[in-house]
Amino acid sequence: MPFFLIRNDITRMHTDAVVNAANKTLLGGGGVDGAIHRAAGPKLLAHCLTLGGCKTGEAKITPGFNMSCKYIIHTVGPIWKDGAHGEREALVSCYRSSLALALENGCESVAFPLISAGVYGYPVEEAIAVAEETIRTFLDDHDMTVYLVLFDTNAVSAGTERFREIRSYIDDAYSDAFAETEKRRSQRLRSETELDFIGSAPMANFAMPQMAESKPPKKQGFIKKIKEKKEDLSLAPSKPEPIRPEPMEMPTFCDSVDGAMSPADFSSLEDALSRLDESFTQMLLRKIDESGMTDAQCYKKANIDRKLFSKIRSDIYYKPSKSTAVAFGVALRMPLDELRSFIAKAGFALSHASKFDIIVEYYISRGVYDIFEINDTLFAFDQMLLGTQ
Ligand code: AR6
Repeated sequence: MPFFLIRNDITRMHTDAVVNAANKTLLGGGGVDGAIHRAAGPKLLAHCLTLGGCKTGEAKITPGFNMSCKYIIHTVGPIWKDGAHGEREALVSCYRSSLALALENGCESVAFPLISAGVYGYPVEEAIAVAEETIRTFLDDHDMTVYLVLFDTNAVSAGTERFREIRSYIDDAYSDAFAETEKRRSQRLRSETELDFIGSAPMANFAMPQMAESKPPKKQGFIKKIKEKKEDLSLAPSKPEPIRPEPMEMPTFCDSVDGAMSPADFSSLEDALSRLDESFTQMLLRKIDESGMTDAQCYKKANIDRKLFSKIRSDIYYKPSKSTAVAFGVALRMPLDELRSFIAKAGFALSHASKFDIIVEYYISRGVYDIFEINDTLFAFDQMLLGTQ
């Protein structure tokens, strides 16, 4: 079920449970621990005094007190030595025991900090990898939304070596989009110039026949005007226009599965409305059937929660968000063209004017359909993530 990376202060998370990176005494400290104790208030410490501490890799639960979560789950991460002293196993165990406690207490959502990656010195990138892997394995079998809250680390950020290739792909796509916009802009200006020329003389004749009779327009004047315009085009400092998204690819009648219908085939609006194309929901359900996946396998792969999937399933005209629509397309391993027509049914398009779209395109065109890998990149580039938000 859904898993998201998020940048936030964990004390601001509105999840059922918030996990604390505590120490063995459970009596507070610095980092996340200090922030959570401050936010929860003194009753938390009083409660913790009754718990008798906690071993490394284990977890204990308390109420949330003044925090907006129902529970705080305290876990004790390993202190990093060199990686050869069972650090990884202990860290995996922290995530597992915390998730098990969340499950036992009926939590539907949990927020984790990056356990051990602060004072305890676990290398940040490895700590993220352990967290992601352990949480994802758990979510394969459980319905829960889990957030990994990255507060002050730049480990997952666009500037790192890991994202070098995609950075240059985005740059190329942007410059292509910019060149295309510029081309269209100069074509537009050119045709406006031509229209001025073609349009002015007859207009003068029609609108003001007396003037046309007495003073025929001077050809030279027009030529000068064109020349000026041409000079405008070449000499004007080329002020870059903001890149605008491509016109939306809306579903057309011809997209229908069973053959081409054109608006002319319908006798009336009522007739047309009675023969709407396959909707987003209908196509989604058909594609799930064709893929051989169960509904649950599909929505889990799509990082979508069960409740949202039921809503979509029960409403053939459901309009999903773009992140939901694309997530299903990715889960169903749709090639780019098919994904475009699929999301168009929900009113969306992919363009080179948006980083989100370019990143999705980058992965799909390489046959990479791992939503979590795509989401890591989207997160690094500060884009919305795929799945239920
Ligand atoms: N929200 C989210 N993440 C945070 C926050 C916050 N408010 N504050 C820090 N982080 P740490 P540890 C990040 O040191 O390594 C305490 O003194 C931080 O950037 O809190 O498990 C305990 O009492 C880092 O990425 O926990 C223990 O003695 C991550 O949370 C000891 O520190 C964990 O950093 C535990 O050390």
